[in-house]
Amino acid sequence: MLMHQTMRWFGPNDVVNLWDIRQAGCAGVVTALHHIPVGDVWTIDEIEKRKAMIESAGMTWTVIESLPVSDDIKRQSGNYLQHIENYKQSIRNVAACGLKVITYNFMPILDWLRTDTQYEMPDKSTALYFNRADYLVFDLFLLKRPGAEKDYSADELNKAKKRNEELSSEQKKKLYANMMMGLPGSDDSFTPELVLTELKKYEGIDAKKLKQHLFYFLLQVVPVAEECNVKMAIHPDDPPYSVLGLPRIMSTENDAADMLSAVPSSANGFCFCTGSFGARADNDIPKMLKRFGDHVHFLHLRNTKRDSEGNFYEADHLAGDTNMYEVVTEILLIQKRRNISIPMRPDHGHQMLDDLKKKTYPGYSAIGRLRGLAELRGLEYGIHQSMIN
Ligand code: DNO
Repeated sequence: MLMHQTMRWFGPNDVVNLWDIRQAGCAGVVTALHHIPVGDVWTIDEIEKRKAMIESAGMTWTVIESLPVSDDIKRQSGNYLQHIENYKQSIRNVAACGLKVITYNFMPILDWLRTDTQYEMPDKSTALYFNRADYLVFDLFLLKRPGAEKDYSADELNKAKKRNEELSSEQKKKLYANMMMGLPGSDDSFTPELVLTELKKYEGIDAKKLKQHLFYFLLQVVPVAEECNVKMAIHPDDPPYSVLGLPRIMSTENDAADMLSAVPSSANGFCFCTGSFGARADNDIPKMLKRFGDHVHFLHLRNTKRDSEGNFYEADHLAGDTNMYEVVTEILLIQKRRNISIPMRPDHGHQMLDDLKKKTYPGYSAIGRLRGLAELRGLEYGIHQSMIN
């Protein structure tokens, strides 16, 4: 049994269209109803419309990425109880339309975070990059988050100070814009004041509390998912540690294990992102896959290359610090044991060839992902053949 190959599609406005995805060899698409405000119910009508679009290009809507969880739910503030009820209704509605996997994350305010979305590789393609010193410059000197210096070592603070002097105002403007890209619906209009106001709303919520909020949410929605035969798939934190003083709670093997013991159910599982978990040296990706294999409902296959300063860039899918041969071997064993084909997508890809002239969602160019998918597909096919022979 081979993985079910998909790519992410951002909807009708995506410059990468459904036929591009089909031509990459995908059987399925991963997408979301981005126009529905976070916290509202996804109606059957809207889901069916999107599903029909995908099916008209000969593919299936395999995974929802994402059915977003509101910050109210994450903080247990404001309308969170209503939002949870709405979430349950959305689960019922997507199930009624035949969808089976829902991805979400529990990262406060920000989703992914990078300091550079056009980091040049030796072959002149570009990658997403996280530079620790630049991140500190953003936090300390651009955002000027009160008390930020307490989060860093003296050595790091010195490096950040030096880096701040080196960067031109143009570079700082770019850095600021890059850091804002992980904010939902973000653009440059997120002033530092606005970001600080959002951060303040998490005051008093530490990792322990945020975990309790995650478990509370899951205790409510997982029984509904079970009833509807839908799988919940949490995406890990990216990068996998606290940022801007915000707690992050799905960063390590222990975090993953905590979630499963708080809400033990096969409907409670992971969008296992090898790139996000892999940005930490203490996450052993093949080992985690082995341990959590029964709860892996969706796979993001991506690789990162770390250095000792805490920087990392997104490497070619088969290069980087994670051994993709071991990862794919482990996945094939899981699939065999569970007798299923797990949906996967090549996560991100370099901006390369003709795509260098295009403006796509950071990481979501057609050709870079096509390259990643083709390499992963070949790797899987080869390992699979050697297993059955
Ligand atoms: C970034 C993605 C994330 C992911 C969400 C899931 O490229 O992996 O934005 O979709 O965290 O909710």
